[in-house]
Amino acid sequence: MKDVVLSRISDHSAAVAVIGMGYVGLPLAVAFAEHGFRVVGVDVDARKVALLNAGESYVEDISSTRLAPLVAAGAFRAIAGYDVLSQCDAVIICVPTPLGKTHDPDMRYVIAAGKSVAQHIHPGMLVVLESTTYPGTTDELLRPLLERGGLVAGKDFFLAFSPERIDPGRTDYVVENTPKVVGGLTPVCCEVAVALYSQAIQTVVPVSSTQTAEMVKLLENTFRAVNIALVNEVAIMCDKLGLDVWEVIDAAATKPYGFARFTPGPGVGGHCIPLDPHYLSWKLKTLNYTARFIQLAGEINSEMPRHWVTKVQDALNDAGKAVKGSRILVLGVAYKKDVGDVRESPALDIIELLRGKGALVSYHDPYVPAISHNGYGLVGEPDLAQAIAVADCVLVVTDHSAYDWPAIHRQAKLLVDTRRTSDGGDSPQRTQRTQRG
Ligand code: SAJ
Repeated sequence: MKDVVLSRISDHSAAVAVIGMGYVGLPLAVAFAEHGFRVVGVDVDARKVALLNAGESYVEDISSTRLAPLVAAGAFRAIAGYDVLSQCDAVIICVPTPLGKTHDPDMRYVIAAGKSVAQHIHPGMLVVLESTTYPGTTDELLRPLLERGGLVAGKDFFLAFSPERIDPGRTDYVVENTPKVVGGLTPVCCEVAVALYSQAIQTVVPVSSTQTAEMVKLLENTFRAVNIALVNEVAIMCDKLGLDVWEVIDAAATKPYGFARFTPGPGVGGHCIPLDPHYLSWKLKTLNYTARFIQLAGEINSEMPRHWVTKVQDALNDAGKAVKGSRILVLGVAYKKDVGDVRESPALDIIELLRGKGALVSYHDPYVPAISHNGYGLVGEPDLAQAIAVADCVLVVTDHSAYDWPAIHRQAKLLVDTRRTSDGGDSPQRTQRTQRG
């Protein structure tokens, strides 16, 4: 059975299905299609399926000009049902794994996908889970779903986990040139999964188990969350010490080894960093262990919006104004620069806190036309200069490259900067600091 599937992989006759046509699944599907495989993209959203089959991409990393030829050539097609899986040799699951309100993993999409695959699983099929999740998911949750029909994982079909490392908008590292970690339920499962990914991805890194592969991803993003929290706390300490945290970081970053540069900010947004570490702490809680770094990082990072609202309050106070009734312009609401994603963005918390204090809050963000959060909605200011002119205080939250920062600093009556835009924006390689104005 293994030799059959390996030969179908090596001669590209294997049919590959990717479940979940999002920012992870579509680039992966396109990569396999561009490397000679017939790929079917499965998604429950019929609108997405129709767009994809019309050669139209809604995922920023995949242009329609790149997708359309693959559709025309029959190398890629999308479908809203699961029946097609019966003819597939490999099925890769890329569905969301959100967190519930109490930071518990919400596995409904993985469970639904697992049940659907189970209805069409056949001997020799390779099933891979890519969704970020707690260690043990593939073996403890997905495997029993797939074995319901009587086939045995590792014996009748192959099962593996491989974490996604897609960073939307990044162009230097894409699917093909980002090393891919793969962990199999058994060594043979790993061998088959490595063989498949090696067809489309330059470097494939086998590890000893699915749990190891699941843990690798969580370490990667917990590493970021904890280091961002550290540098946020250093920013608070420097503030109390009357030091310029940016100068401290720039100088520390001249150390050519043993230091990783992170920058302070308004808090941590996005759908990875604020959430992924809680998958790990949730799992460890079931084992009666408290992941203290993750807990502390979450506390510090989620405290940053309140820290910055206090800075605005102090700045207005020094100008003899109360927050209540003051017009505050938030510059940038996306969770990080040069993207339009507002998921978990600290800007939303900051706006809510300021509104709670009676401020008249508006925002401008070239990537985000409108926002709605916890029952309020705001439309972005159309005219930046006009918005700055009428603002009692400008609060920089997202340091989009598109902004003319020196002009903004000149024009604002009062400006509070959660990033570093005073000298044209944060450029990590800068070591010589222009004297702050
Ligand atoms: N942030 C800081 N200071 C930093 C870095 C980030 O405040 O030094 C903030 C950002 O403003 C943002 C949040 O943290 O609000 C997350 O930023 P991020 O740079 O980690 O970006 P993400 O959320 O897009 O993370 C993704 C992740 N990719 C995957 O999970 C596959 C992460 O693993 C990548 O390392 C990261 O992109 C990246 O390096 O861009």
